Amino acid sequence: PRIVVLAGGVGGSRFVRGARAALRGRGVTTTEDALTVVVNTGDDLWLSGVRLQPDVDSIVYALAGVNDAGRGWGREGDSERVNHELQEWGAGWPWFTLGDLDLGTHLARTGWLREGLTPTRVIERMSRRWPLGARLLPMTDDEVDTIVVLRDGSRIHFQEWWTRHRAALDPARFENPGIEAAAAAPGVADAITGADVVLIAPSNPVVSIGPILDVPGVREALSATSARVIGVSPIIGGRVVRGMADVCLSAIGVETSASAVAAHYGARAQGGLLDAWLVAEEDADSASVIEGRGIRTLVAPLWMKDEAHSAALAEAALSAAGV
Ligand code: GDP
Ligand code: FO1
Ligand code: CA
Repeated sequence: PRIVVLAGGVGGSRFVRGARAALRGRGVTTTEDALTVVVNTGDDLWLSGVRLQPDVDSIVYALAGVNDAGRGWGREGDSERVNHELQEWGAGWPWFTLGDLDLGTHLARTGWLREGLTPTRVIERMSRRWPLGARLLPMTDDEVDTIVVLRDGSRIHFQEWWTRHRAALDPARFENPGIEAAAAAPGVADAITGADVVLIAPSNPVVSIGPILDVPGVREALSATSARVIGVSPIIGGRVVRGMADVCLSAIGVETSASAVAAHYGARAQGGLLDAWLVAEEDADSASVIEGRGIRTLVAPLWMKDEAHSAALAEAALSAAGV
């Protein structure tokens, strides 16, 4: 089957590894022909002269098996010599770590961008280093970095709000300046309309999936596709598994629950996103509420503890779509 996954960083990369494993379990060997990942680039930033793409890198590193799984970002076993030197210069952000190996990625990317390659082409080039077993597409080639507008009206970059303040400053809203004039990256709309199934990873609905959906053309492709659109809840038992999705959700007036996130995405039959929604056993009692909103709801193994669990979840999502 041709699978498209919309994904952010941690939840996204765990789920995409599971999707690749599920395909392998079905005997698909060239999974890169079957699995396309549309990655959020709203987390991106310029820092110390280099371009960072945290969600892209989380997925690349996880698929390559070189990610720091405990931390959820960066390279396993990375060192911080250059970072220390940057701090001594007073360059960059004192609260933000650029690992040595990770910096190699940022330097390579920035060099290629400077040579005129689009982010799509840069990611294509980066994908040649390791057999990722998936085709990675940025949601857009345009820069639409997420800005957090605080209740007092001040504006800070999402990365500062999260890594420096740990989401403790009250957000009024999240913006991606310029996104209304951005274009979906080449191949994104075609992948969605040509898919057999579209999976919404259990990623942050506001700052990971939200920006992808806001790129002009993406919602249109999702409503036009004949593929079923299956979402996986990032919320289990009224809690985020990790990260700050709860703070993001309350900023946009959505409760931190599997059913509220489903309602936020909406039923496809009513102009929304979802044909079906996967929830954890813990949230089985909310299934009828979600079904009442026109979204078929299934209980699935939502804890992606390891690749086998992620694969079982991806398999459940595929069978929910009948593929
Ligand atoms: P980020 O870009 O690194 O913030 O990662 P994502 O946006 O892709 O995913 C963040 C979301 O993943 C959080 O809201 C978590 O609740 C969710 N998440 C992390 N691990 C799991 C898991 O094992 N199961 C499920 N269902 N959600 C998870
Ligand atoms: N998260 C942190 O909490 N502290 C850091 O110093 C940090 C550095 C960092 C460097 C590169 C990168 O790709 C990601 C990094 N992250 C760091 C993670 C990142 O801020 C966020 O968790 C994601 O953008 C949220 O999706
Ligand atoms: Ca992210």
